[in-house]
Amino acid sequence: MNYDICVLGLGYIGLPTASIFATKGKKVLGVDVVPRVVETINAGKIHIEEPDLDVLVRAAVQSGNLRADTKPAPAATYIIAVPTPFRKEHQQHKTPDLSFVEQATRFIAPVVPAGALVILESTSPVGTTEKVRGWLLDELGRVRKAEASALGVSLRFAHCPERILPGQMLKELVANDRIAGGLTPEASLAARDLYRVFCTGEIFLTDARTAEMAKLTENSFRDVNIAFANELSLICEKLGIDVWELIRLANRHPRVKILQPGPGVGGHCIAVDPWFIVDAAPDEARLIRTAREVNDRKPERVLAWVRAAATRFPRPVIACFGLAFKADVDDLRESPAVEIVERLAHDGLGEVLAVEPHIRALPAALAAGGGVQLVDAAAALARANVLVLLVSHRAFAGIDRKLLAGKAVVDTRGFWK
Ligand code: SAJ
Repeated sequence: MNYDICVLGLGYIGLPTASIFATKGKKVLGVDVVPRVVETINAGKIHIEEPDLDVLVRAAVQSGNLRADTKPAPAATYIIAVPTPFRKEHQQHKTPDLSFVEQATRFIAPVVPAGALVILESTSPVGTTEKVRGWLLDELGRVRKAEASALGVSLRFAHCPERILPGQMLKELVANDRIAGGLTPEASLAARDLYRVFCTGEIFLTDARTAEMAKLTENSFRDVNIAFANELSLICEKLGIDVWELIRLANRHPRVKILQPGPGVGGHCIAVDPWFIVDAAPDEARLIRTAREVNDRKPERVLAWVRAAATRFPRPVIACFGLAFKADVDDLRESPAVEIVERLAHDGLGEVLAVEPHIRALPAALAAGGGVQLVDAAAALARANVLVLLVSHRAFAGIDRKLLAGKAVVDTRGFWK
């Protein structure tokens, strides 16, 4: 069977996108290199947590329009939604790792039909869509020599970055405005027509490089603004001012909207994407780099607060509330909370407990490696003398403040105030 759409990468972006197209009547093949992910989806189930995603995926699979596989097949459109992290071996320079995009692109060469539209959704450095075309033409030249040049000319390429907020993905997937940035105007139009199928927001046409930069700009804007809040929290600590009260008051100005300080910035987007701009324009991107550094250093400050609190007790038992990178999600990727708990365990100051209602087991680095115990909130409150609020999960809002009495509380989000 020929598909309307083949989505490469069935993670936080690929899976909801594939599913929503399928529920709108498109024949969709979802491709993931992990067989367990493919089996789970074909059984109508999900391997990630996101409100209502299970219902959407089940509906998509039951309709017969969504099927998952480990290999791509011929399709009118390919959507690449694979991770674009920075290179682990170059943590100092934070250079982007496009190997997953390259693999996914080369993967479709044996099956891509003439005239196909290839859309890059993964957040990518400026110039990546041009690279996608280069990789695909190169691979066609190797695996389909005779037809490669005619086929290559017929293909269309566009960058259409995702903008959905974890925790509100399904709502934002449909309602957010989008950008369709083609390598040619015709590719932009084709991409716009495709997303029209489910997107009720406006879809703006531009070129691929502007679309790539727009996505990086959006996340850098947020990173810089969070860094401002985090920097204020350090200044206020020094000056003996309650930063939460300060921000609440400053935000009553009609043109001031300061974000909230926290234990640092996590997730696979905001802590990563600004580096793609810094890497591309290191001399110019000074504010963007500094914001990254301010946010990356915040966990160090939180650790200092917890260490100071622990010295109040001869046998400290430290309970950390939340491991996820932000409230009400199960995603631990690039989470400052995980970093803080790991380093506390490594300190050996005392027993370390973690409360994370969104996961069933701790990551190995914390459990086996660090001796951290995953407990529920009641057990943590009963056993610990130092409480560290790292994530403002709704589940922690109702905790009876009387149970905090007599304990040292490090509230990194101003959540228990
Ligand atoms: N954070 C704070 N203080 C705040 C707001 C956030 O410390 O006032 C922290 C969070 O706790 C978290 C991090 O920042 O650790 C990022 O959280 P977030 O909710 O700001 O953003 P993400 O990473 O979940 O999603 C972002 C969104 N981008 C923007 O809002 C510009 C989303 O729209 C993008 O689609 C997503 O990145 C992405 O995939 O790029």
